[in-house]
Amino acid sequence: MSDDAPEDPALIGPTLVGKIKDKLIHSKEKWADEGRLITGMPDEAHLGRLPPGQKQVTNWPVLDLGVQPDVKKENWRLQILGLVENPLALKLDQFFALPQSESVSDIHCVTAWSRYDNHWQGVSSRTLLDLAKPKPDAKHVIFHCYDGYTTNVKLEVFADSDVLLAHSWEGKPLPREHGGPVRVVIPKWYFWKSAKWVTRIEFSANDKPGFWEVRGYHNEADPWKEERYS
Ligand SMILES: Nc1nc2c(c(=O)[nH]1)N[C@H]1C(S)=C(S)[C@@H](COP(=O)(O)O)O[C@H]1N2
Ligand SMILES: [Mo]
Repeated sequence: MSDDAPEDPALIGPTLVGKIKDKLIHSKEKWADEGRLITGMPDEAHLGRLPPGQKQVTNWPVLDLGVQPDVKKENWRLQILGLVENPLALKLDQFFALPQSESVSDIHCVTAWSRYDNHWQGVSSRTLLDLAKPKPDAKHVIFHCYDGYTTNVKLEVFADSDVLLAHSWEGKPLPREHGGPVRVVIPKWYFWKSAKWVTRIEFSANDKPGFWEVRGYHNEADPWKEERYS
């Protein structure tokens, strides 16, 4: 017995029932919010992190068109052209002399693998935008790569704070098979928008759907909306 004032037993029952119900509803809401009953993933830290239809991997698959350009360091160029005030043609040492940025992000490939916690180092898109200064009518960005691959994003997607032109992954130079010496990383989009072996960044008033975009892939690529196919 507690020291509290005695309660009317007629009121205790309904109050208790009400409390139990609230707790259950709250727990179930929390599980739904975390996606616990859907994903069934054991590690609580990963709840709500895997976009629909994706499977987590710990390796890093290589996807390309079948050719992996071997760009000699002295021959590498990054051109920024099209609708910009200051077109640029950077050599590799000039690129490395730019302010450096880091980011950590998850990769989501449209072929349904996701790889968590990738540590990238490189030059942020914002640094390049500050240098090149897109003109007001520039609305689209098209990446051109040494293997002939192209892909396109809207200017505001390229200008997001987590977008990098990466030269390093996990503290080491980006290997050739993953797009070294320099690739684009657009973490919020499916990975086909992250152009490997990038050599030209074109600013355009018109959209120019890229290699996969003209082959049935979505023009945007938001993994949370499953924007896989057009
Ligand atoms: N230049 C170039 N960039 C590319 C590709 C490509 O074939 N060529 N493939 C795209 C696709 S479909 C994916 S999933 C990722 C794969 O990058 P990874 O091989 O480093 O995993 O690169 C993207 N960028
Ligand atoms: Mo892909």
